[in-house]
Amino acid sequence: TQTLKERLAELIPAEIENVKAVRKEHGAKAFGQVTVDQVYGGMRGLPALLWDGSVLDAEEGIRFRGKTIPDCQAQLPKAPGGSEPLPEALFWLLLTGEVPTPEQTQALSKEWAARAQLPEFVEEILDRCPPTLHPMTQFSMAVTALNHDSAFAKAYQQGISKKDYWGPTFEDSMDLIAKLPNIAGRIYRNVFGKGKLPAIDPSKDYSANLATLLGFGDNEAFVELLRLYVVIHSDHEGGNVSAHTGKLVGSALSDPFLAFGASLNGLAGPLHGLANQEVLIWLRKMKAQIGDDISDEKIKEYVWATLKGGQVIPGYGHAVLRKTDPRYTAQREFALKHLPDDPLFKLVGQIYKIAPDVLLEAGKAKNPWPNVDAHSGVLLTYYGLDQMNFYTVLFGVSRAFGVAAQLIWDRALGAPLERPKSYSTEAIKKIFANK
Ligand code: NMX
Ligand code: MLT
Repeated sequence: TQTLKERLAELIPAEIENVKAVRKEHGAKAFGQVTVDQVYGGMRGLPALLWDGSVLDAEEGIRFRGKTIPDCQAQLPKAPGGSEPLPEALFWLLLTGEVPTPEQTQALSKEWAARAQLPEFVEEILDRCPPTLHPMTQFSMAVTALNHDSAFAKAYQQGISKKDYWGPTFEDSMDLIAKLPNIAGRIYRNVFGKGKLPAIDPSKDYSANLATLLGFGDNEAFVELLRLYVVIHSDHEGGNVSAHTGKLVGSALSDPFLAFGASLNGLAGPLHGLANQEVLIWLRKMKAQIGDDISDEKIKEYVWATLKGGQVIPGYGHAVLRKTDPRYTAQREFALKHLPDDPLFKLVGQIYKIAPDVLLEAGKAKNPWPNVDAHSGVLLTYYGLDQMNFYTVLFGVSRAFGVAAQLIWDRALGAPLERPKSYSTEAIKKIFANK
């Protein structure tokens, strides 16, 4: 069976030619205007990045190498007896644009299990963190510290040629993804007093091992949830804060551990990945205020009170999407299948009928519909993972797949240092003084 690295080595020369041809034919063409508002407005809609693993459509949502989430659910290899796609297969798809065979998928499970062990000093760093240090901070510290053994950093010091950068970047990326379950599991067990971390089982897939490390390995439905969870959170094109940060930092030839550590610090913000934690806090506050008998009218009042307090409705809105996030829908479908009568799931469904109208009436948010974070915590809570300040760590484990895939391609294609132009307000006034 051909390995992922062997397949990539075959694909890279053709893609280098493909990019050359695109640049030769279209290189001097303009996408359109850049407005001053875009410079002040967080660069919304500014075409600025190359990202091959996925593309986001405002109406339809994400496609991974052209495939929607339902396509991935139908076409990617699954675990024996399982019905959700395996993240191993998704990583192969993100990197190559191809669906791997079940054997190739299984080989990745084995390879990641074989690379999973953490250096002892990283375990010690995590064991010394106070349980009051946010799990995302611990996560980012541990990932950054893996730079100690970076194949890319070492090869660079030894004078590796530019054309070979992708090889050690691939090795580091594989190590990074492989080691994340041990980091996540260790943080979870340390922070929440859940006892000693079990060993990785080389016969199990990535999500089954992750579930075991968290203490939920015996629950097959939870393992299935993790498979779906990692797939849908893996990649969301290149402009989101975590993906863009990873690409930017990687462009300085910082190795994948340094680059992805930076991604995690962005993911830890409440407007990005931390929103999954915020949603649960918001729901719990709602229940504490209203009690168990929650009417539509009471929800409406609570949503309005949040907005009037100058806060955002967590899990709603999006910088690009203008419809319900298909990642929300995929999780809703999972819930309908596995936990249709769960009260918290029903509450999330009830809010879905009320919050968008309130946001529309308030008139500010460009997208009143729910995003991925509105649903994920409710599913984890149902299975007993109710420590919400851990939720963004699972988002981070998943996001490594998309960021790593692009880092490998960036080094294969010789992507340059990112260095856009900035302007001061004074400079902007001068430029447009007479225009
Ligand atoms: N609740 C209240 N106000 C909102 C919301 C919301 N959910 N979404 C947007 N707005 C406001 C926004 O704060 C801005 O207000 P102001 O003019 O006072 O600055 C106005 O509406 C226009 O914002 P948009 O252009 O619609 O949204 P933008 O692209 O700037 O931001 C988010 C996108 C996702 C940051 C924003 O919708 C938000 O804060 N949502 C809640 C947090 C969240 O769920 N984040 C997770 C996103 C997904 N992820 O995992 O990363
Ligand atoms: C993501 O998954 O990164 C979020 O939906 C945020 C985004 O795409 O901007």
